[in-house]
Amino acid sequence: MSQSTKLFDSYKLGPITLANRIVMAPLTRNRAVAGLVPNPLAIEYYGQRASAGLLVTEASQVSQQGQGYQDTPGIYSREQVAGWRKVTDRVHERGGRIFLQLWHVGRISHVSLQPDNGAPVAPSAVRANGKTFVGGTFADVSEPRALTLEEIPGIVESFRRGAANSLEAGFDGVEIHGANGYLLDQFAKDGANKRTDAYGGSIENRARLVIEVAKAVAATAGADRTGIRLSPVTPANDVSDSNPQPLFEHIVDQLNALKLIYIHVIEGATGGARDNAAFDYGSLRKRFSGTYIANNGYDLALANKVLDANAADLIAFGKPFISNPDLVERLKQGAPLNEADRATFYGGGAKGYTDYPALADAK
Ligand code: 8OZ
Repeated sequence: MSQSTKLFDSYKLGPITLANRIVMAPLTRNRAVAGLVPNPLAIEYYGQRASAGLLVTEASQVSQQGQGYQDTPGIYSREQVAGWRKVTDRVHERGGRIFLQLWHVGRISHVSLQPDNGAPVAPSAVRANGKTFVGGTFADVSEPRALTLEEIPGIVESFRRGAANSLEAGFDGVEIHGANGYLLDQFAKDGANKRTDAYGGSIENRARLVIEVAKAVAATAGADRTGIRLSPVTPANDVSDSNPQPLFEHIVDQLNALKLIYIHVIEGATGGARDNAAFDYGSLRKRFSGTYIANNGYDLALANKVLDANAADLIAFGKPFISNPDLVERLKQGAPLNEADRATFYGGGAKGYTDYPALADAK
């Protein structure tokens, strides 16, 4: 039998049609310009990658408080919306589809980035053992303060506003960043959440914030244009949970009831081992009627295997998209991939951003 071609088949994602089942995962690149507006080079960067079935932007903070690293773009000001509009226009001109990833870092931040140089916010005043990148260097994250109960509606509202701004900027939809040890994941997991109010303790309570955010975003963008990224067992950013299986089954049941369009699941340790902890991802897939996007360490062979087994609908590739603007064509042809240059992942200009060659350039 010939090779599977499912990866290159089109796919209906709610109201939009994707040209193939390949998703460009969100990738932090730290190149925003003044006002934390996307770099003008981002127009070309995302445009070059528009052959992916779906692009998900780099994580973009929903407020100044939600920022944790230098030069990450926002989605809370008029100028940011105008900057993103140029990106979505270019991607659409090239026949692509693009969602914006809505981000609040919570405790993974530094006082130098926060309003009035205040403490970053978190479910509890528990500092993460981790670093962030600020002022051109790596620094320990700052000691956070616990959000008060009265502040929580404001967090939900910042995500809702981010969703409204994303639609105004021309995005096809939004992805809620519920993964990688940032604010929503901090609330969900008991390693970071020590609260004793309605947002702490039981699984239902710890899941409350992510579900409230999902509800508000879906009410604004439409559930059929709202996805979410989850990472049940990642150790990224010092987050952990004592019993992730029932926690994420509960979260996914709730997201399913809200009719979100997709769950985008980082299987294993973000950017690392796929088998760092036991977890039954099939159980999440079974519970969720929408689309399952699988991520983490996929190559063509594993993507084909998982699609053929119907264990996922779409496959997200991260690092390969940094260095291969035409990743879809390369996978289709079985062509070699460009190596990615780590030194230019975070910050800088065109080098390592818009200058990776496509196959056609090499001929
Ligand atoms: C790499 C560097 C900084 C942030 C994530 C948004 O892990 C990120 C991120 C990745 O989700």
